[in-house]
Amino acid sequence: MHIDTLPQYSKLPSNHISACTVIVVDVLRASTSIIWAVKNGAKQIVPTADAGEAASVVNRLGLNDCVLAGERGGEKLAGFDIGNSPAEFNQERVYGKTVVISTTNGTVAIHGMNSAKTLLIGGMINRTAVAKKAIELGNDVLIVCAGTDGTVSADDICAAGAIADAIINNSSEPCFVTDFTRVSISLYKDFLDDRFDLASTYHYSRLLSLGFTEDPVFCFQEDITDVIPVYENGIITRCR
Ligand code: 3SL
Ligand code: MG
Repeated sequence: MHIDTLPQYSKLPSNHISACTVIVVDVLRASTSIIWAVKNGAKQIVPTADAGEAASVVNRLGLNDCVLAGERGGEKLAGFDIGNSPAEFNQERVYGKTVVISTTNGTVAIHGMNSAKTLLIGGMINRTAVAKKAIELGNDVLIVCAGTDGTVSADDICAAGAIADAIINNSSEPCFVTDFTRVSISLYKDFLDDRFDLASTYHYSRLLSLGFTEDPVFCFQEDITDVIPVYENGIITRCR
């Protein structure tokens, strides 16, 4: 099994990913929020690339059955029910509901990878579960870091490294690891050993300055759930 990592989302030719398991990572915060929504019983998640589309999906499906979620620049979008803090995707809010979500980078990356053989959503909070699912599927793996506003984001690279590390540690077969995947694992290990100060990096510190002090801590907990969201035909549900 090959494990490759894309440092930041960019559109890839579909033949590059059509045989792969793609794991999209936007650890701060979209992929973590999506995992948490699925864990808390959301019926389905509809990620949209833009906010207007999210609002029209909700109008079409009916306001009572939906939760409209999303952010720009980290802040809740005007008129939306909730923003993009994982804590907002709690059971009271999302159980049995369709969550329609639009975020700056994460939902765009999910959309852009829709020609993957299998598209999973990963983060720190489900890193071992998503790694084991990728091993079970047996295809080459591409971990896609969403990035922040068109640039690489250390938080995503660290979480990608955590997932790659879990794949290597749980696989009975040898893994062929690309150079950037090695770099991501190295960053993850530095983070674990307190040699890399993630809190000083751009997006992490921006969330802190916006007052979201609990979100990064929540998002960087390891393995608090075994829920794996899967994206198929425009909809995210729980992978069985
Ligand atoms: O970029 C995204 O998709 C968001 O996750 C960014 S934020 O953490 O909500 O600001
Ligand atoms: Mg992010």
